[in-house]
Amino acid sequence: MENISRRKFVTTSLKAGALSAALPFAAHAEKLSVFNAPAVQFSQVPLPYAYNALEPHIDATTMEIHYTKHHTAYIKNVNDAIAAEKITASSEKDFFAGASKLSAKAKNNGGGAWNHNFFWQVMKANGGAPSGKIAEAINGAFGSVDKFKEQFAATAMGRFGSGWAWLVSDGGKLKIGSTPNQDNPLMDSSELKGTPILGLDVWEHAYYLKYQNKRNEYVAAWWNVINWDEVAKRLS
Ligand code: MN3
Repeated sequence: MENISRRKFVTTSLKAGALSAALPFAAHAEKLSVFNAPAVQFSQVPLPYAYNALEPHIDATTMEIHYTKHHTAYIKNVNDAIAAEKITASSEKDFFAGASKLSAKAKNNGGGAWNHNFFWQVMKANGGAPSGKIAEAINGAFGSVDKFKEQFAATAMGRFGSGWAWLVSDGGKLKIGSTPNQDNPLMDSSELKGTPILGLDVWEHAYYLKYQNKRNEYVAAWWNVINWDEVAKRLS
């Protein structure tokens, strides 16, 4: 009994000692965490429509595989990389601003995560034609909506292999360009820079089941499913 009490006393004292020794460090760490916000985590936006909503332009099977397999994998892999590599970027913006310093896994999957979240949101069933401020901006920059579409489609066709075609706003000026792989215009490593306004996935996984090698038919059909209201939001 006596022994047990003594052991208990010693243990309690040791714990108290350890705690008080740790306190200055804990207080310090807490202060630091004010400056070191938690690392960014990517999450998958809910698909704003059913898998078959963009038929016949984008088929339901492609949409389901694209969203539940490809995109889900990018999200998981980038978050794994952020944890494993102790990446400290606290926002998606910071993550891409430092893209040139990221591992290939973090950069490629981070791009895939962000680009698809963007892509799903700028599409909808029965997209119609642009109007209002987005139509004015496109007319001002490219002469007409038709000329814009022509130039955008040519850029999408000109991207060799996998990548994306983009409409970006760079210093208030609209530009069309493309990026390879899962790069995007937010990356410091990207040749094309600016705020993405509209983006098109031209990886074969985005169209192969329905269009096979005919990327031109996929691009032409895609104009029918653009959510111009969402695109316009990204202008301001
Ligand atoms: Mn894709």
